[in-house]
Amino acid sequence: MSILVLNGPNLNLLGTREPQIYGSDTLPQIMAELAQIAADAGAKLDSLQSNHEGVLIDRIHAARTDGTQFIIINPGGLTHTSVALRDALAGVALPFLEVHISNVHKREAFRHHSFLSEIAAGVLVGLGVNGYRLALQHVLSLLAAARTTART
Ligand code: CA2
Repeated sequence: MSILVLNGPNLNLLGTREPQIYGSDTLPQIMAELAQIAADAGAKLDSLQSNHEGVLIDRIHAARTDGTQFIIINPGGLTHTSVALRDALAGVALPFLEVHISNVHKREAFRHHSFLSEIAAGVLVGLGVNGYRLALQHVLSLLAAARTTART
């Protein structure tokens, strides 16, 4: 079971500013916790944060052939702007969950639209950093169920 977690622009600032919106956990702390949860479940979790759209797109392309079965992505501000990120996710045809720490629907109108949600398997919004844990639990249970089905 192989899962890729992607974080987009500015999410490297988690835990350093705006704790009232994004909480006080840092991204390395959150990703280390997710990797441990995945390892405990017998899965491999790889993660990448980038402030560069093209780096995220290249990693999505690589996921097509590196054994990745599921992507969890918080695209940051690219959520609301990036047709290219959507095209990359659609192009590799891997299932993905979209995570937003804050409730984007309670915020500025420009955050209400996501270019990704329409093609996502699901969207977790406004659950704080717990959204990452819940997304991972969901993916782990889906992959475990698929593995059981494949064996029977
Ligand atoms: O709520 C989310 O997770 C967002 O994807 C975060 C993005 C924002 O553009 C989206 O509308 C919603 C922004 C990430 C910036 O993260 C920061 C974290 C701490 C301090 C400053 C920025």
